[in-house]
Amino acid sequence: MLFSKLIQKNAHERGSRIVLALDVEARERRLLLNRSLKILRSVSDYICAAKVNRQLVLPLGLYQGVQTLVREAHRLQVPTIMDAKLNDVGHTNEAIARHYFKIGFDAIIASPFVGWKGALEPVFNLSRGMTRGMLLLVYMSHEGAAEGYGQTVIDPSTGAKSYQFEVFAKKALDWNADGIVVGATHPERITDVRRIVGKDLAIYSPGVGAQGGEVARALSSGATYLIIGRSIFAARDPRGAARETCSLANQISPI
Ligand code: OMP
Repeated sequence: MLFSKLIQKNAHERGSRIVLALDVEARERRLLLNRSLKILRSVSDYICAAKVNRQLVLPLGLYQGVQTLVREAHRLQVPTIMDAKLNDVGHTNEAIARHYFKIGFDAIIASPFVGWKGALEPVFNLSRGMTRGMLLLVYMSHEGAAEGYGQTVIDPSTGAKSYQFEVFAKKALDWNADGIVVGATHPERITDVRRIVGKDLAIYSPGVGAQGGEVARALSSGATYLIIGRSIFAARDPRGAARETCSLANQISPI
């Protein structure tokens, strides 16, 4: 099943738009794996997917480390996203993505700054061949995001001016991405991007809670899914925090 359909189905079945960012930290490897597994199990009823970042891949290792987490997520019927933010030349991107897909990741995040030819084209081809998803960064959640994603750019063939994120949103459609990432801390950018991509492309929005973004503003601006880490996994009661966020999201935008 296409990743976009897989996550949509799961979101409907669980009644949740939350993608858990599993950026857990711990002093040593065994503790880190156990803590990550515990959180994943405790919140799995209230999330539609789990996202892993290099905070886990580096200390745990991929094979036998993160792979254990991905298997557990699948046992719990939670799709998994690797936050690789791929940003290199094609053969390197492809080799990296192949490792992540090999251990079972259902989708991967890439940066569109590197472009298509000789950079992201091979990864999109790989993901299509393996029926995995490609998510593209369109406007990040941090303060300095405007320095790159908010630049004014000039189309070399027409001379027309636009913002970098507008170009990326259009590329996501041209490249047939399965979703795009736009920060919840910039709700006005979510609105802009939603206008460009139409209603069908999923917008994944990180930055709710710990970074200052708000569930209600992100969803009412057009976000489809909320990527949430610290305000769930670092809460005293992660399951309770996930349940509350989930029900708040459903009040704003029922799924
Ligand atoms: P919290 O701030 O703890 O909720 O975590 C947010 C998660 O989303 C982290 O895993 C970040 O790496 C990720 N993220 C952003 O915070 N901002 C972005 O613009 C993009 C991402 C991402 O690609 O997931």
